[in-house]
Amino acid sequence: MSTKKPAPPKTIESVLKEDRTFAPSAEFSKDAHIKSLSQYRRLYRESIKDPQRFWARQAEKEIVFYKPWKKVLQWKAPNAKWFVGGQTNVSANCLDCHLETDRANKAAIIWEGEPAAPGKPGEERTLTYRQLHREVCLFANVLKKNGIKKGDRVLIYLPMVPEAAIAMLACTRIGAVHSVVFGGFSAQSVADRIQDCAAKMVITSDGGFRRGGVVPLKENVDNALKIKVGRKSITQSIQRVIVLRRSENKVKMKRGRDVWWHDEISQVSDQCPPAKLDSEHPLFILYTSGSTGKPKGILHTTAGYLLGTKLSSKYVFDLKDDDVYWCTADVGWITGHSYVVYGPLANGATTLMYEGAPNWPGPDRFWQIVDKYQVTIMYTAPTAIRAFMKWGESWPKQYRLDSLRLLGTVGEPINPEAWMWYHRVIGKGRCPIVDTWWQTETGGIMITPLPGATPTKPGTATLPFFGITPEVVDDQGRAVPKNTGGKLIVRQPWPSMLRGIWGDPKRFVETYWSEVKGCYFTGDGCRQDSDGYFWIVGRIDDVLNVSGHRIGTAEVESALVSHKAVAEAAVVGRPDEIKGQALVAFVTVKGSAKASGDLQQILRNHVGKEIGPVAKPDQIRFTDALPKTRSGKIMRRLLKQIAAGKAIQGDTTTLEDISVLAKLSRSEE
Ligand code: 7RM
Repeated sequence: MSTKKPAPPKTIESVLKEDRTFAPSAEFSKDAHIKSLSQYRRLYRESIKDPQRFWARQAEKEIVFYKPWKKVLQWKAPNAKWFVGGQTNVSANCLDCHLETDRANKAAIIWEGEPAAPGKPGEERTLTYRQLHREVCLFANVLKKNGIKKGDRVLIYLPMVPEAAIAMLACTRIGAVHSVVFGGFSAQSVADRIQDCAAKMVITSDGGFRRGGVVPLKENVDNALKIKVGRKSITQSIQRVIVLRRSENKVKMKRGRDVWWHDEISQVSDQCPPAKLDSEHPLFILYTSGSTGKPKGILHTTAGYLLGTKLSSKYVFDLKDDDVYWCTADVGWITGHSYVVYGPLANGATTLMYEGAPNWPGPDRFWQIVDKYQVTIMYTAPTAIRAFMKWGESWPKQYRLDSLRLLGTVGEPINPEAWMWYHRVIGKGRCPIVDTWWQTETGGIMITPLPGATPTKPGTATLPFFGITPEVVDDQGRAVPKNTGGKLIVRQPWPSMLRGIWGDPKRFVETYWSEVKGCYFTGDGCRQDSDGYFWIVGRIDDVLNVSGHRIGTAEVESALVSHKAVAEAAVVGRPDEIKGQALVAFVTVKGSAKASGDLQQILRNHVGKEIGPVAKPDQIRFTDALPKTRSGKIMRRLLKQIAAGKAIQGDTTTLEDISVLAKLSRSEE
């Protein structure tokens, strides 16, 4: 058989058409920080004409420095130093700064716990800025008492409770470097991360509530600390484990190693002056899974990260003093770092934290919380929105939701269908939607609408944030024309960019700085439309190559999800002798729809009609669930292996529910 393969084109074809536009209402724009597209464009132009001047001015306005910086930027790709010579402290900017203002007794954190059982109310707690400041000072002293010094790494493995934010802020107060590990990760993941960053301490709890059960966090830590390779413990760097009482779950305390949070804070002073830290002092390490190999420890530093998250929170969420802002992300994810904790607190906002799942005790849990606390801004993920769609609009319809004024999404391309649903059912057609594109590596939001300024279109993150220079380029690194797909890069450095991969400078260069000389490579495929709006078409590693047509996964998935029977879809390529790749679609259907041979045919034709015959999936496999990371991203790498009939290989530690894999391999054809 001939295996003549068509030569692949250099660019990615982009086929999805979407022309609905939603301009911000006059009412919203009137009070917004940025009030019109022309105002945005003027400020944006200024910000990139002389980025150093722009960032210098913002830093002066937004950040309190103990010692002023001498140089805004020292840049020798791929190494950036921002606000060189300056000294500041993140916890002081998030807390102390507000104590001399009217915000001192304002709610900093509103926390809603997971209900212990159906019918029971969730616990609730509010911490004002003054109270949060005191808790952070106490715990910072506990860290010191237990031997933690500036630069030491501290692993935080906690449920979504205020103490997670307190522990993070306490680390930043004394210059310790935190690494938050999501509470759903296993003992092995905890051990790997401890080993990689040689952490001295773990902060955990006796348990965390999840869907009525208790997650045995402390037991996982105990097991992690027993893991050996040969006769050597891989976690011997750990000297202390601090345990928060949360669930009254029985735990073993190892003498000389484990201590209780509440015992420790009763023994220290509540006065703890913030350490004066260099602008480039390491702030945190957050592990993110690569497409292959072991997770990468992404390093962020002090002043630049603080400025990036503070500024983007303010403008993207149009934060005002009377907002109740709710980002539903877990603190174990970068979104939880930047937009539950640091960004909102640096702005003196009220940030809501919720401990539990969106569908426990019932699928109306989020809407209950919105009404209860009169949430004004809600920021969540497309995967959650698609789940809400699947559960049906009768759930949100039981609530008023009239406090909401702004909605946001992050994590994946949002398919227009889900965008429209969010807009109509949750926002009641009244709330702008900010679809924010960014990464663990970028620290803060990079491409996004500004809600009072940017007309939005369902499915696009629209335009770059101030000071950010994204570009779509071909394999040679040349800018591609409008409406042509290519690789998304960022040309100029920005303050909240990653400073490296912990302990692996070589991988840092290879992963992010080798595609286009001197530029940051995002790993995403993208196209700009004729308005200059950026449309993410999926990860470059996942781009489909069908008979020489290179198509992003997001577009085919969007077309599938636009059919009324489909709840979610993931599309991957399977090697094919003739076409190069054949398309395999994994599909979950909505409640009443029936997975059948007829539906397979209907869906294939539907995609053919929406995009074109070339994108028709060769195979459609119905399944109950798709493999996802904890933050809700579909793990196409695993689906590719299943589609090709191979055994699953590579890192599966970030998978949310391992049982999905077994089910998928049996999924119907
Ligand atoms: C914040 C976060 C980063 C990857 C990124 C994209 C995808 C995130 C969007 C998006 C399309 C968006 N950090 N992604 N946001 N794709 N539109 N608005 O998610 O490091 O976990 O993931 O997520 O592929 O590269 S992350």
